Amino acid sequence: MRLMLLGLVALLLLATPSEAVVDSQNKQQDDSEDVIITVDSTNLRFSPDSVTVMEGDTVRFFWSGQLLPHNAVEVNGVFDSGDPERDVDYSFTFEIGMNGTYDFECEPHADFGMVGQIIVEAVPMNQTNGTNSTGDENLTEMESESLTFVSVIATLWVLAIAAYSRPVGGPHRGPRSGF
Ligand SMILES: [Cu+2]
Repeated sequence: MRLMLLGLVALLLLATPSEAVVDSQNKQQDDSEDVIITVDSTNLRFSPDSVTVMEGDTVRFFWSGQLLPHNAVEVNGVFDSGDPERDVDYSFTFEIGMNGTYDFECEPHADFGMVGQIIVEAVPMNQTNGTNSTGDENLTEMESESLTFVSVIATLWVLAIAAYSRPVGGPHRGPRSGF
């Protein structure tokens, strides 16, 4: 029983640094380069043709010296790189609130399957603080989550200490004789 409780506490303590790792990964994503979509060697495919980004990220359509002229046009007109060109350098930024799925195509070659998809994920709650009115709600949710976490840890510590203080060798021995 005591070992099991200690194991639980140890697991929870070990789980804490992994949250920090996730945080730093999110930070890395923020600092990362733009996602670049180009044209592959078949001349009739985007590469990559499917990407997942976060709100706030920029997707850059970039190719040069192509055999054929291409463009990238979102099917609902959300973005449009313009006329098909052999050299294109067009960037589009997905702002906060633009999470969703965006299909785009190269107009001259859509019938050949030169199409692509961009999935834009909503930013994690802790990154929207202060940017709009929903930031406060998100902050409150984060606070209550961490409060729950803290109280779980506290409860387990109390249980662990109780298990340690319980007399193990008989009634004549003191509460800490287990050590
Ligand atoms: Cu094309």
